[in-house]
Amino acid sequence: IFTIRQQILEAKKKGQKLLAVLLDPDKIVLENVGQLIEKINQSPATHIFVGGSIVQTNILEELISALKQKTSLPVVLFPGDPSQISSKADAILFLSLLSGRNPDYLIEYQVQAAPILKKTKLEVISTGYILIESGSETAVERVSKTKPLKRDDLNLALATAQAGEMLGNHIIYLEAGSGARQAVPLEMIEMIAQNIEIPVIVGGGIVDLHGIQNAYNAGADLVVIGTAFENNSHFFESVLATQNGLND
Ligand code: 1GP
Repeated sequence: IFTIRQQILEAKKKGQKLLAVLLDPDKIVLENVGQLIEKINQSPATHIFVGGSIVQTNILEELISALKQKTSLPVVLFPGDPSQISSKADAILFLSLLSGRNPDYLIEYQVQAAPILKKTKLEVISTGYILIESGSETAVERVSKTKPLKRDDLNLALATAQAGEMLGNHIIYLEAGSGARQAVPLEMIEMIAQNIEIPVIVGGGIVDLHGIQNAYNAGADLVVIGTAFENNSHFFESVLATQNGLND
């Protein structure tokens, strides 16, 4: 049996591209979750990420229970802080915000989370999280009180990703921020994907099939879609209608 990390590595090896739908518990009405999951089951999504910058509601547990009952897709926590841990999920992106210099998001929250995670069976996926400038201030920037990397500083972005790889990160996540005006620059994805061995996740501001395919072509192994599906539950139908599988 493969772990989620092994499945991602396996897909990368075979050149199969992965797609995660991001559900923010704060933006979800539990009554609609059944319908939402139905849409996700019919979509090309391969993973469900759950999390947000600040999750104030306590619907996290309920949401994950519902997901585990109604879909076979892996449910991966994408937490903004240690309060967003649920043992009901399958795995957690154990994030370190490598682009910033706020020690809380580099190591403090990880120290707080470690004993909690030890008590669960969650698969821990060490993730180097790199925030890239995207045209205006995003929630990640505001909440983490860190500055994103400049869009044109390819060398700094690459050095940051390589440092993450050398520190033992399993995955690098290039983030423009939820609802970003501009997605991560394609040449940045390309430069990083070509110069590290570990898988690359790309998310933030990707709103159509073109954006997804551009990110894949640049070297993203997994693309994250949050806002586009949040705003339009038919989003994946339009993606499917215009192509015959994302891996063509
Ligand atoms: C945010 O990368 C994710 O953390 C998804 O962003 O909401 O812009 O799709 P969007």
